[in-house]
Amino acid sequence: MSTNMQRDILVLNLEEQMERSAERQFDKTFADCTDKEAYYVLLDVTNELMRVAEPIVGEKKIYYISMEFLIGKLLSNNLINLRVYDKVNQILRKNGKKLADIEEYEPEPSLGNGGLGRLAACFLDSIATLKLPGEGIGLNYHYGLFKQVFDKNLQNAEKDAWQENKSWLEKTDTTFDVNFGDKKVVSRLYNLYVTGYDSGINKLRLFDIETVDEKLVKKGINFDKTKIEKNLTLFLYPDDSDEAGNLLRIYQEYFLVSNAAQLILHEMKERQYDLHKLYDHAVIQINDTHPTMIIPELIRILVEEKAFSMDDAIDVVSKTCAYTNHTILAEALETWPLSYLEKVVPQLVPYIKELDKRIRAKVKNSKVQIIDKEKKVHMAFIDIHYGFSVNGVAAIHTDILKNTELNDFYKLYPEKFNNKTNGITFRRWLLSCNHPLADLIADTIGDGYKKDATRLEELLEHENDEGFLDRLDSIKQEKKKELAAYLEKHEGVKVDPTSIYDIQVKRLHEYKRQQMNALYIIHKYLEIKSGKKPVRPLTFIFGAKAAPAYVIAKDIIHLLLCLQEIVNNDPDVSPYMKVIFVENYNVTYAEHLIPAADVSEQISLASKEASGTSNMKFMLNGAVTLGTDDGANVEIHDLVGDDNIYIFGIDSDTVIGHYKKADYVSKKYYEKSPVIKEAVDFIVSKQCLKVGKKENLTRLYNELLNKDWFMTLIDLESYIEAKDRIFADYEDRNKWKHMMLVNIAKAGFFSSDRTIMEYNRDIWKLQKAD
Ligand code: 26Y
Repeated sequence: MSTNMQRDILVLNLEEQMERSAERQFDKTFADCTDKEAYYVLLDVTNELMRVAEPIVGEKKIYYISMEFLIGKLLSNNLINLRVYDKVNQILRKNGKKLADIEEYEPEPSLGNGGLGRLAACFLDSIATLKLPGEGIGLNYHYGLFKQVFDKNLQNAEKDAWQENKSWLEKTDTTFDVNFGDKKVVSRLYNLYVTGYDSGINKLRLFDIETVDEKLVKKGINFDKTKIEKNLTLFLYPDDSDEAGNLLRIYQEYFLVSNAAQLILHEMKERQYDLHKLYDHAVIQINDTHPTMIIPELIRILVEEKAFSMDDAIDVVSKTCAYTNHTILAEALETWPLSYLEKVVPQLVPYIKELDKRIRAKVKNSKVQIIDKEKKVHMAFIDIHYGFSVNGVAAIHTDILKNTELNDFYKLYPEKFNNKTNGITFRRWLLSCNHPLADLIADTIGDGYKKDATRLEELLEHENDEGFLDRLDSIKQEKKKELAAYLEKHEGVKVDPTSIYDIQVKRLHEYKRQQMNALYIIHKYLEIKSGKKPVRPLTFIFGAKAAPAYVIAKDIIHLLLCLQEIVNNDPDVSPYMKVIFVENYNVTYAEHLIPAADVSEQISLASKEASGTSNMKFMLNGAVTLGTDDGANVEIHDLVGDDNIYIFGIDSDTVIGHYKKADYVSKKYYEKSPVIKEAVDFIVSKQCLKVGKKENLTRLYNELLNKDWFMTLIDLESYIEAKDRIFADYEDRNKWKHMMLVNIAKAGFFSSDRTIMEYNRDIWKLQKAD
């Protein structure tokens, strides 16, 4: 029987399948199942549906290798993509159940950290939707990124035990030997099925080892970092502030690429492809520098096991590998001491030296050498010299790479550089998280936009349609009420759904400038205290995790939690303003927050945010951006025009100029402006110290005054001005509704389907499966 027929039969008999599964698993009828049991029933039948779906196959495949895949919960997403969402909801209703309640029992996979990981997840969705043969290759972390818990206004890190016996993961029989310098481990492959929208199935390949010892984790997220065979896949980005942490990171990275190389070569053998033509059958996208060792590893295998000459091996691998850069921050561009690589992966060192030697023979410029004077290996440089494509993730980012950061390389290989502005999957970030909006759009312009997002522009024909604009506005209102209920349940805080929801959610980093938002909140608090009340209440919402070893980032969280306590408990102020820092921000939380946002905070220091992707999700859900001309904000700005976005602050050229001349002095701005001074001083005021810790608050205060590497103070006044203006404009309800409409209508460009089509057109060159 064809897989399509099998699928149709399963769908036809879905209700029976669910009954059978309930009986088999719990010896109950489906109606008698608890919501948790109902989750396992749905998991079971959905897994079944995916197993019979058509795998996407073709002559050439994309392997997207990444340390992170921030995939989020999968149930709703899979039901939507498999086109059984409505049917399942119907059955649930009949049995007195709601999907939203059931989903609460699905654990969110902890396999990612931030934008780069979420991008990888959106890409897998679009690759499958576009029927391109492809898979993700990553690691199956037991505790993933840490779980964030607040105590005494401080962030604590705990293990995130997300894995369960029954899950989306399929254990396979595939195992590989992975050799390190001093030991060998055996890996096992797990598959996670990736559904495309109304299309076939691809796979995310996750590798693990069976000797992991979860008991190694003692308190919080501390564990013995030296016992590789026991700890290798415990955590994503374990603390790397000491040597053992650095070595562990290299062990993890090599484990990832060794498995990837073996898997790819195994598939080539199975299909009897000529390895000299590897690039005709495989393209490897290296997601940031973390999987860079795939290049020397493949070269090593071809030379040592497949009888390739060094020249041929380098040539073939260079034509197979492409690199994506996600950052210009120096500390995120990995450089490993050669001595560490000698310890962990001695077998790669001769190859890395050979790659370095060849560049030295060709180019005299010391700034492009792979191994520098201090014997450090620049991983990104391996990618650029020995890959065929280098891409940035937004237009301004790629320009900065070409003209500044990687200019020496651009001059060497102009043809390799290209831009691929990031995107998001509309299945998750609209169809799944905002049904009423998706339905309103479908009612207004038809279903076509679900497959061709640019058709959202047709909404512009309704810009004078009051009825439509009111419906848009009432959906936002409904989403704000839902979020208020969710926040009350999960954070124990009451918010006023008629207030303006101003939201900043992203990893905590100084360049993203959550501290600038905190200074605005202090400013507003003091204004209200002095009698100047806002026209409408304001709700400031944050979600962010700080890397456990990133001290100042944790201090910023501390300040915001202190402000939350001060503001929300002050009877003079709390009726007019609230601060909420949600605990353990993750994809699930984002799906509740983003549809309810009025104002999207995208306030990074110009030039520093490679792209940002939450900016796109907010826009798609009708929020208006308050931001700097940075990353993809620049493209949002171009698309919606000056009237539908609030841009403030110095531009990227000015920022780069300041860094070049090293002439930024934050104290100058503090001394010049009473408003800035008052806000900054509040951090170490008696009032703040009463709820916070002196050490943390003083450190942050000093950092802002004496360093402020990401130039918070230079932009603070223009930020306050723009933010006051956006809040005032909210009162012009017609103008605001119109801005919502334009933002939604222009969001089509940011569909990850568009991004993937561009990757495929310019880099991967795969054939779409029929
Ligand atoms: C140093 C190492 C441990 C490391 C770990 C994680 C370095 C970088 C990262 C993560 C980077 C990341 O998430 N970058 C973000 O990628 C998004 C997708 O391209 C961009 O939208 C966003 O601007 C960028 O910060």
